[in-house]
Amino acid sequence: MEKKLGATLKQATKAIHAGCLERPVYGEVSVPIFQTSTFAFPSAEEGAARFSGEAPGYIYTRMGNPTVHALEDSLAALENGRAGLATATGMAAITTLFLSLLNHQDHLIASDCLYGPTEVVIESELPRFGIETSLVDTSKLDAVEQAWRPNTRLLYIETPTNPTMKVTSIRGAAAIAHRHGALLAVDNTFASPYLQRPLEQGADLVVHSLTKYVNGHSDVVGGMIVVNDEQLYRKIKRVLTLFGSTMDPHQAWLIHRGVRTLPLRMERAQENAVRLAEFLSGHPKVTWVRYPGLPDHPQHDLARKQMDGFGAMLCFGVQQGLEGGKILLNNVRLITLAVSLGGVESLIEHPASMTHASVPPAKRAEAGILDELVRLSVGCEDFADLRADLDQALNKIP
Ligand code: LCS
Repeated sequence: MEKKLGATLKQATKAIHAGCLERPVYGEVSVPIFQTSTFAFPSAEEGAARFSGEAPGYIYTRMGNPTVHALEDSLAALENGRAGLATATGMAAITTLFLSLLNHQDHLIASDCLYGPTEVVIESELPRFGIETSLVDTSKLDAVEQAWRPNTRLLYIETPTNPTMKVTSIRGAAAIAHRHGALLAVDNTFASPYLQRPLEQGADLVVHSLTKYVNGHSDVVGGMIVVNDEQLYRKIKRVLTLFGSTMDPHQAWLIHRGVRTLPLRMERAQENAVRLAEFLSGHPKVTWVRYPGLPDHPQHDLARKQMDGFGAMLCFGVQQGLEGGKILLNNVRLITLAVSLGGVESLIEHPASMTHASVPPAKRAEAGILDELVRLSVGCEDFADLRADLDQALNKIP
């Protein structure tokens, strides 16, 4: 649980250098893929000592693997936390976090706008275990305070939210949670640790879908939890290992390869996103644009304070609502019609019928996920090509 890389190093340096083997085998520069399910013990005594925790060393890949460990160290360094716990997917990180921290009759408060399946877990699955849940607009801290109950143990936020791009004050949310002796967890997928580090702003836990910006190439799924506190780490490690939603070494190696270019990709995608948000705002077929970098975003000033940049996700409405949106999605040529986000290629989708279709329509409406809302994950292509593609597809709307 020691921080392995100085907290003073900048993010671009950490992305490239954090997360190495404790003992390189041949002086290799890239961390090797330890594609092994189990690790031989030099003696019966050593095997017993590893199991009892008296001796360090690997035992079995579900319990720990050097390649996976290197990625955990890398994310911990980028989030400026003490330790990472890699999971099979982003959803595995989220469900492991809930299963580790919530007991029967505990209460959870979460943002009312979340990635669809996260919301379904909170609304439909956690109650099966006797866990009480409330979804509130966490961008309004008063609403969080009002929803608080004596048995509230965890406040869970996404900021910016998927897909509405609402921003919640991490410091404000942490202050409320801590005043009540509870924990704050932040899904940092949309910003990535390059642009936002919730642990530095008071959060107790960070979760990620590494599938997105951290990996960045739309070719692997994965998740991560990052914490600062040793007790929390042990609690989650136990549940993760027992329930078994751990990461595979090959998956870890691929994601670690992506991490190294996270700052470069994020800079480029963000630059495109700022320019596209401005272009879309002035387009006659576009009715509104939500991007934290635009001065008309309701939490623009907050985003400026708590993020190092506004990211590369945006959403917008088009003339003729849902019908106009379908015309746009069916006519883009360069931009890919697909869910997921955070890859080098730009992706466009319709949340109400795709990523958030599992959320009941009334809940979607409450959360501001309008039928007309189109979500764009801006990639690293040339800006002029992206603009031209959107322009020709938007102009097909009569
Ligand atoms: N958290 C956020 C904010 C997400 O956007 C996603 C996936 C997850 C967690 C879950 O991660 P996974 O298990 O997929 O690695 N978001 C997706 C999306 O918006 N489109 O497709 C997946």
